[in-house]
Parts: sequence; structure tokens; C-alpha cells
Amino acid sequence: MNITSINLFPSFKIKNYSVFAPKNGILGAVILCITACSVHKNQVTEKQKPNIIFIMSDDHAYQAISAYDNKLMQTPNIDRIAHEGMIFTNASVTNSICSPSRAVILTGKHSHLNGKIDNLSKFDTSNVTFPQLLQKAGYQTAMFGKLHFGNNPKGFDEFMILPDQGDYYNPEFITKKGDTIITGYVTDITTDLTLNWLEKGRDKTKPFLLMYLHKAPHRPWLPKEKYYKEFTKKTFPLPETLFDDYSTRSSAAKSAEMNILKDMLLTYDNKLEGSILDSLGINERRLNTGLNRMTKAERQAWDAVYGPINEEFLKNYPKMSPKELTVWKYQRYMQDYLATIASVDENVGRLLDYLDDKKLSENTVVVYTSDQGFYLGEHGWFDKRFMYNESFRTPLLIKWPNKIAPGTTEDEMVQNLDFAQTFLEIAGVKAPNDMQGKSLVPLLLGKKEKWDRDAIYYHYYEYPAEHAVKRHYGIATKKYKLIHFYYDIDAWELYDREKDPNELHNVYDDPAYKDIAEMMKTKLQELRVKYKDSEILDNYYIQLYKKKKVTKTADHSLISE
Ligand code: SGN
Ligand code: CA
Repeated sequence: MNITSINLFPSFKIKNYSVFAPKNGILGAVILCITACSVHKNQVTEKQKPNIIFIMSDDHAYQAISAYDNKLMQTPNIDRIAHEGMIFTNASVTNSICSPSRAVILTGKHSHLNGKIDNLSKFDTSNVTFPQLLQKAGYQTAMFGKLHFGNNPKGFDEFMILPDQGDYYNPEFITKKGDTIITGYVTDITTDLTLNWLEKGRDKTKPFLLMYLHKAPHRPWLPKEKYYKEFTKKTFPLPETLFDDYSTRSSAAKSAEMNILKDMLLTYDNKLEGSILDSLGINERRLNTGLNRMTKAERQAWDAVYGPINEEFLKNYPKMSPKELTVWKYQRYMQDYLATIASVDENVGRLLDYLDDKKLSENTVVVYTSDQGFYLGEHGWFDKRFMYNESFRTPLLIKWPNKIAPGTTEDEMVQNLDFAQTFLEIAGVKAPNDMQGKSLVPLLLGKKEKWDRDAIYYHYYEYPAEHAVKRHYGIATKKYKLIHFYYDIDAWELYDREKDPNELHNVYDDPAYKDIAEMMKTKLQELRVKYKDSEILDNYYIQLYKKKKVTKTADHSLISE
């Protein structure tokens, strides 16, 4: 890629917010006037259609949002959305992996119909997406941050997106005017771009759709100095299932390569470095993709904190038991993962404050979610992909002043599949008939009687691939979950979600659950028909995948042709 560093916003200084802090009198007066006029204009448009801000982070587990669970960290700003609006305790994804989740969100269609079944293929831009429809209906549209589609988004007046997974430090951005490197930390920069567009980029006479999409807390979890200094001092409670031996489940759980002890890399993930690693027999890939983007000063600050932690570890490593090593890796994982979320939370606060200050909050729907959940040591794992709770569920918080009653908890089963129709209904735009979700508006307005969903469908495809999670599809009701693993395995699992919330006991072969297993199988087949999925499509995608010649490279990433 040909990178040029271009000046996108000549008057906008990312670091010191010159645009918000006019120093000289005349300039200040002009800016104040512009601001006052635009506030006035906003008040006019606010009466018309609501603005929509869709905040999504990447791999943010609900276990790491204090509105859900405060045992790991505090996220006061994200929690504000729940306090002022609604928290969903049973929100899930249809396919727990990044770009497929994004494709489902934009199209309102399951992966098997929008075609983006895995992270490896490009998104088919002939799909109709809800931002295109909102744009046609007069919305200003913008996207900042991580998309991960392999191509640029359609239906956006403005976008600045990260190439592929993006980087934490001094990241590149793809823009309409070319590619550029922006100095700083990705979470702060994504917010700066967002605030700058809100302040200076949009047409203030129109309602807007803003997609504000964080890279964090995606692997390899490189926090900002302020937060790694704080979080590397912390110790976190161990999850109940950290030492799960997968004994009652099919071989899919055991053969997955996302175990903290066996598959989390001491180097890349836990940030160990130096020649001493060779002498200790640690031959894992070295952390370079992230650290080599740091400035000299950033790198020195990093080494000053991580150096002593690593020295201490390397002294103890030779005598550590597997259990001790698991716990050490878990703690280091949590320190870095959660520290990247602290930056997200701080920046969500900046955005919410901006909306309040500019009197935009009242007519703006703010959604906070993640592209999927994540394992924070549960079942001994990191990563996602499985239909088990921690990666199947995703955080979902929505505020919409004067519409959603503040502090509401909603336990209905909703999915990322529902966003497109929800946003279209909020904007008063008719959704295309082939969208497959359900608008959440009745739930947001407290009209639960209008909600009749009793089961949801899930389908994961990316296998064989990194983390080795087998292909599977399944159905969940509030009480049970049935999963079918296929491809090079044919295994069924059934969980009693009420009696076994940790999903440790597969009761598929338990005679006491025979009728329930049959009932769930019938329902699963009905959902496959309803959503137009089938064995023919499963085989079609397997053949397509084989043609892609997916291979693992030496540096652990995947290449497809
Ligand atoms: C990268 C990560 C994986 C992760 C995938 C998908 N490996 O390949 O751990 O599962 O992304 O994540 S890394 O070595 O490159 O960090 S997703 O959120 O984009 O689906
Ligand atoms: Ca993700």
C-alpha cells in the first residue's frame, strides 16, 4: 500500500483540540457564532428525525462492562448509556466473528444470505445496507474506525477507517482522499475524528447516522501508557471455569486452539521480549506488529513498565506449575485487555459529554455494542467464535431520551440482526422485505406485548482456521441451547441454560432430556427454513472455502487467495 501522510483537517489539531478552544478574540467570536447558529439549526432539525450514533467496539466482553458485572473493572461512561436508557441482558450475535457480524449489522441478513460468512472474503457491496437507505432518506452518514471488510463502505458521506484489523499506535487510516498515518493512540484518534465530524464535517441541517467503531479491545491488547501503568498493578478474580477440562462436551471444545495455557502466546499476547526467551526454550513469535509502530518515547515508557514485569516472570518461569502459569497468563491478559477498554470508556465519555454540551443528546439515539462477546478466561479461553454464552452474547446498551425509560433492563432475546430494521424504523424509513431481523423499537418503547420471538439462530463457519473452532449452527431459547458441530465432525450438544448457566454439562445424550432434544431439533429445523439456511448452503460454503486455499502463515495470520 502506498502511504502518504496527508493533512485532512488543516485547522484541526488532534492532540490539543484547537477547534474547541479558540484563543484569539475574533476567531473565538466567529467560532462561537457558528456554534450558536448551528445549535439553533440543530434545534429545528431535532424536531424532525432522530440522530443515530452506533458505537461498537471489537471483542468487548459484557463481563468487562460494569453495568453488567463490576468484578473486573469500572466503565462509568459506557454505564451512563444504561443508566439513561436500556440494558439488554440477552443480546447475541448470529455468527461470533468480526466482519461477518458487521455484515449482519449493515444488511439485516444472516451470513448465509449476505455472503460474508468469515473474515477471509471481501464483503459483497451489491448488498443493500441500512446506511445507504438512511442516506437516501436524507441522513448525513459517517463512519470512523474499524470496518474490516476488505473494501470501503457504501452509503457514507464521510469515512475514515482502519485497514483490516488496524493498529493501536500511530495507525494508518483509509480515507476518501487517500491513506494516511495519524499520530497518537487509535481509540483517542477515532474519537477525535468523530468529534471533528460532528463539529465541523456534517451538514447540521440534516439528521445524522454516525458509526463510531473502536479497534479496542482486539488482540494484541496494546494499552495506552496512562492505563497500562494503572492496570498492570491490578489482580483480577479468576473465572469459575478457568480450569475447565471440557470432559462432558464434544471434541469441538477440546480441539479449539484458544486455551490460555496452551495457545495464548507469552510473547505476542503477554508481551515478553528479549534473547532470554530462547535460552528458556520459548520459541513463540515475537511481538513486533504493534510495538514497532511506537515512537522512541512511547517505547521507552512501555519498556519502563513491562521490562520489570517480564524480568520477574522469567526468573520464576522455570519452576512454575501449569496452574501457576495459567494464572500468571490470565492476569497479564486481563491487565492489558481491560486497560484498552479503559481508553474506550474514557472516549465514550468524551462523546457523551459533547452531545450533552451541544444539546444534541435529546434527539440522538446512542447505541453501545460489540461485534461479539469474548472469553475472559471462562472455559480456560480467550477469543470467541463458539455459540457458548461468553462469545454468543454481546453487550447492548441503548439510550433515547424521552422514549426509553431510564434505567430499564430488557431480557428478551435480541440480535445484531435486528439493528438495521431498528434504525430504519427510528428514521421512519421502510425496511426492505428481505431483511431478516425485527425492529427493537417496540422493546425500546416498553411495548413488550408486541415482541414474540422465542428462539434465535446461530451459524459459525470459519474452519479450518486460526483458533480451530469447528463449524457449527444452533438454536437458543431462554431455557435451552442446541448446537450441531459439522464438517469434519458430527456432534450435537444440548444445554439446560437455567440449570447450567456455565454450560459445563452437555445433556444431549441424557435420557431425561430426550423429548427436549427432539423439540429443539424440530425448532432448529424450522428456523433453518425460516431464515433460508440449509445443508445445500452449508456445502456450498464449504466448497467455496476450499477454493480459497486458506493457509496459516508462519506469523499465525491467514492468507486467502
Ligand atoms: C486475528 C487474531 C485472532 C482473532 C482474529 C479475528 N490473531 O487474526 O486471535 O481471532 O483476528 O478477530 S492475531 O494474531 O492477528 O492477533 S476478529 O475480531 O477480527 O474477528
Ligand atoms: Ca471482533
